[in-house]
Amino acid sequence: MTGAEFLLRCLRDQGLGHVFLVPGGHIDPLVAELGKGAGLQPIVAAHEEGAGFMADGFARVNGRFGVCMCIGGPGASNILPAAIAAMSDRSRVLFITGDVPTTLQGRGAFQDGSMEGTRDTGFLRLATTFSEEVELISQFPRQLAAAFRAMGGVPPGPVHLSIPTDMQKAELPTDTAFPSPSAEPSRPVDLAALVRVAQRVLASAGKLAILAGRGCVASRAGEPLCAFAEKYEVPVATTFAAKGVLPYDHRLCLGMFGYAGTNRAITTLLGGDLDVLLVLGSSMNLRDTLFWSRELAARTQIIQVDIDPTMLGRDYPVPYTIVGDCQQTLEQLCSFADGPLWPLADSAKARRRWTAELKALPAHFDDEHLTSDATPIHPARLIGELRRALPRETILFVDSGAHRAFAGHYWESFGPGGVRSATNLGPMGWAIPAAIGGKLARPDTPVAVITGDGCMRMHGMEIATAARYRVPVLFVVSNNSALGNVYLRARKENPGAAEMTLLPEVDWAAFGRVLGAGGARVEVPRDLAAAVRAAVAASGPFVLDVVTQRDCLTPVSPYNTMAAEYAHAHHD
Ligand SMILES: Cc1ncc(C[n+]2csc(CCOP(=O)(O)OP(=O)(O)O)c2C)c(N)n1
Ligand SMILES: [Mg+2]
Repeated sequence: MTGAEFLLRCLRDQGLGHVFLVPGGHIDPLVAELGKGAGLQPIVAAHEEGAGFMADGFARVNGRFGVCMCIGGPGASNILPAAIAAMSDRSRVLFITGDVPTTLQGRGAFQDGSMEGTRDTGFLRLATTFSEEVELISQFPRQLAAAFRAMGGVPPGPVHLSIPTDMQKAELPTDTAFPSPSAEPSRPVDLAALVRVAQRVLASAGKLAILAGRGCVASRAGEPLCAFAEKYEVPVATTFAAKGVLPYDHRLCLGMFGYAGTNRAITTLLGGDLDVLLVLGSSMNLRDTLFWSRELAARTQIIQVDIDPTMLGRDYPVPYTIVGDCQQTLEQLCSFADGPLWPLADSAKARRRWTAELKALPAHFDDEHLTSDATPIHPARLIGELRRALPRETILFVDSGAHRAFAGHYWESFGPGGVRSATNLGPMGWAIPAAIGGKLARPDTPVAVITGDGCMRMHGMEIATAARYRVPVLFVVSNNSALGNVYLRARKENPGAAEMTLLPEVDWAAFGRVLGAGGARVEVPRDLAAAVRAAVAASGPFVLDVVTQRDCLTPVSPYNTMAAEYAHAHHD
C-alpha cells in the first residue's frame, strides 16, 4: 500500500465523500490514486483558495471535517487565506500539500516547498494547529493520526501535512492501522463549578437571559438549549455565528445581538434591567458584545461557559466562568430543576410575562425597509424577499460587506447552523466557494449565498466549479457597483476616497451564464419576488444579480454608537 493509497483509504474509512483540490505535479500520485474512483468524489476548484474555502464550508455543514489538496509552493501559498479563515472560526480542515521528492529538496528544484524552499510547513504552521512534512514513510501514519487529533482537539482547527511525491509513492505495510479521527474527543464540564454558580447566581436570577454563541452550534446544543429556555422561561439572544440555534419564531428567541443585532436582543441585553446573562460558547469578542459594553458588565452578573478555558474572561470582566461543553452544560442545567435550580423553575412564571413583553418589542430598527419600493432595490427588501421564497431549512452563506449587515439584521433563521459565515475573519468572497462545499455536505438541504459585487470579483470564478459539478447553489449578488461598506465611510471623507470604493458595472447574471450556471438580473422591486421564486426553482446553480442601493445606511447604529463611546472612553 502506497502513502497515497493509505491516505485516501483512511479518508474513505471516515466516511468522507468529497475532496476539494487543484491538481499539479506535486500531487500527481495522489491524483492518480483519486482517479481510480474509489469512493471519494474529487471536486476540482478554480483556485486553491476556493478549494480551501469549499473544504471549510463542507466541514462546517457536515460537522466533522473537510479535505483540501494542492501542490506545495504556489499552491500552499494560495491556501494560506483559507487556513487562516478556518483557524479564525475553529473549522476542521485537513490541508494536504505535495512537494518535490525529499531527494531534490534544498538543491534549487522548481517549486521546492520544503524548509529549504518556500517553507510551506513554516508559514502554514502559523495558520493551523498542526503542520508537518512527511520525511519518512514509516512516520506518516503517526503524523496523520497526530494531525487528526489536533484537528478535533480543544479548540479544534485546521491542520496541514506536506507529503513529497516520493512519500506518496513509498510503500507501507498492508496491515498499517488507520488513525480514527471520528472518535469524539471528551467534552467535559466542570461540574463542581457549575453547581456552585447554579446555586449562588442562577437559582435566584430574576431577569435572566442567554447569549448563545458558536459553541452552541459546534456542540449541537440546539435541543438542550431549547429545553433549558422553555423549562425556566429564559429569553435567548445569539451571536452572528449562532443565528438560528433557537428558531427565530420561537417565543423565547430575541434574534441576534452584537453587530447588526436586532432591536429585541439589544434592548433586552443593554436595556438596564437584566439581572444575569448566561453566555454559552461565545468568546465575547468586540462585534458580539458591542465593544464589551461596560454598562452591561456593571449592571448584570455575567456567567460565561466555554469549552476553551483561554476564552473565559479574556477581555471582559466576567465574575463567573465555567469550563464546559455547551451541550453537556445545558443538559446538566436542565437536570438541576429538582436540585440546585428549583428556585429558578419556581420563578419561571414571573419571567414568562417579561419574555412576552420582550417578544412584543419591534424586532428590527427599520422594519419599513423590508417592504421598501425604492429603486435601486433596498438590500433589506432583497433579504425579505429571499426569506419569503426560500424554504425554512435553507442554509444561508453570508459574505463580507454591507450585505452582511443587512443579512445579519433581517434574515430569519430557523435551525442551528442555518447561517454560515466567516464571522471572525470576514474574507471577501469566502461564502461563494464555502456554499459549494456546504451544499455537497448536505445535498438535500437548500443552500443560498448572499454576496456582493466586490466579493464576486474575488471568488465569483468558483461558480464555474458549481456549474461543472451541477451543485445547485443559489448565488444572490447584492450589486451596488461599490465596495459598499467602505463606500459608506469614504463618501464622508472626500470625492477621491469615494471614487476608490466604486466598482464598474458588471452584469453578474451574464457572468454566471458564461460559466455554465443559470442567471437573471433584477432591477426593480416589483420583479423581485417572481425572480427569486424562479431562481429557487432552478435545477442547477443560479446567479441572481440584484441591482441594489449603495447609499442606504446599514442597520448597525447601536454598534456605531458603542464604537464612538468606546473610542471616547479610551481616547482612541
Ligand atoms: C479579503 C478582504 N479584503 C478587504 C476586505 C475589507 N472589506 C470588507 S467589506 C468590503 C467591500 C465588499 O464589497 P461588496 O462585496 O460589493 O459588498 P457590499 O459592501 O457592496 O455589500 C471590503 C473591501 C475584506 N473584508 N476582505
Ligand atoms: Mg458591492
